[in-house]
Amino acid sequence: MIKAISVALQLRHQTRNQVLESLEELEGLVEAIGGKSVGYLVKKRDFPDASTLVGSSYLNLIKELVEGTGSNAVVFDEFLSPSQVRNIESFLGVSVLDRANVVFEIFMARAKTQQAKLQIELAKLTYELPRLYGVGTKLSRQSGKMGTRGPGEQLIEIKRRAIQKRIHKIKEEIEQIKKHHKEQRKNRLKTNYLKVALVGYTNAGKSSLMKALTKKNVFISDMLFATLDTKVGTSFVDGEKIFITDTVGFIDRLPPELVESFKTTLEEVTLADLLVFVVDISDHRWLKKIDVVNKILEDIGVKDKPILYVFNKIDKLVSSKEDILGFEKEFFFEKPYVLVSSEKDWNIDVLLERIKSYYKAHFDLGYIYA
Ligand SMILES: Nc1nc2c(ncn2[C@@H]2O[C@H](COP(=O)(O)OP(=O)(O)OP(=O)(O)O)[C@@H](O)[C@H]2O)c(=O)[nH]1
Ligand SMILES: [Mg+2]
Repeated sequence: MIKAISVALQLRHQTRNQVLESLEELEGLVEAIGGKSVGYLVKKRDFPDASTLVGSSYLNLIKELVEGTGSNAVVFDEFLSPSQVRNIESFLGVSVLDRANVVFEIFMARAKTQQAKLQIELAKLTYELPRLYGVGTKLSRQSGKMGTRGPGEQLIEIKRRAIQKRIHKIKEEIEQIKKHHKEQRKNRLKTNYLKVALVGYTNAGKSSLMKALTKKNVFISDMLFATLDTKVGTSFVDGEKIFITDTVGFIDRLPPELVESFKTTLEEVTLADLLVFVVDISDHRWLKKIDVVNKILEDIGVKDKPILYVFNKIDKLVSSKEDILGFEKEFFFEKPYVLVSSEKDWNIDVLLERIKSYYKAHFDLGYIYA
């Protein structure tokens, strides 16, 4: 099991609180891979150190803490370069992970369907490919002679080709699965139902809302990235069927390779008529998290779709359904929204009514087959 010290940098433009919040999230991610963060350190710097991120003298302090706590890993709340990983690892003598490594680990452990497994492997290999050279420098020095390709370098070349070949193969396989899904989707499209996609930050309660809306038994858990595979369920508004899709959650500073490789899964989002944007309103970072999700929606090219915000977990802020009205009087948000509790089933009927109005607007305009 991973027993880790978490380390973050505080750069000039960052407040201590911002850094601590991000660290707290990182600790949640470490827990999601079955590990535990037993302590943290924050190093203030004007800019990151190129070879060790935190500066070599600070590594002494990290080492002390690692030894004092008997930790077997150090997790950095940053994306490290291969040479940084190598330098830090050789100084500390324990495993070094960065934010991307931890996220990849979670995704690999959680992926259930063949498609999700392939997508995560693709993201991981794409992340590793340009980083191979860093790992090799130590090996290639073994050759000794200038101007010759050492055995280390040849090894890297072989590994690089193998990875490229695997990437190619995975892309082909994903393409095959995609074709199959397209067929299934075509049938759904033909049926002329409203398609709603639930999007949002990880742990916001998307799957819980999916369950409240569709009564479908989905996996709900208080862990980050509980859902990795897109699931489609159905609900009814005035007897009319609507399709609802539950999707993978987003997180701040998601490795770009991951967003790229999950685009296929997120295709359901691009095809939706309406995005229901689920927000955990009991989390004091909710506004920031909305920004993070919006940025990713922009990346996958869907920011212009109609969005209905659903502020979930209102039961954590008010004690009864009747109190929601009082809360709303003090609450300001300029876009269309509904306050709900998926767990207590509060205002789910109101949400369905709101979806109904989109439904009407959508179908009054006619329908174009994709
Ligand atoms: N109090 C309260 N807790 C909720 C509510 N909705 C969800 N939760 C809890 O929040 C946690 C996350 O819920 P999920 O539905 O798994 O969240 P998600 O957005 O699907 O998360 P990922 O799939 O990990 O992205 C679980 O522990 C739920 O029980 C709610 O309305 N009220
Ligand atoms: Mg989920």
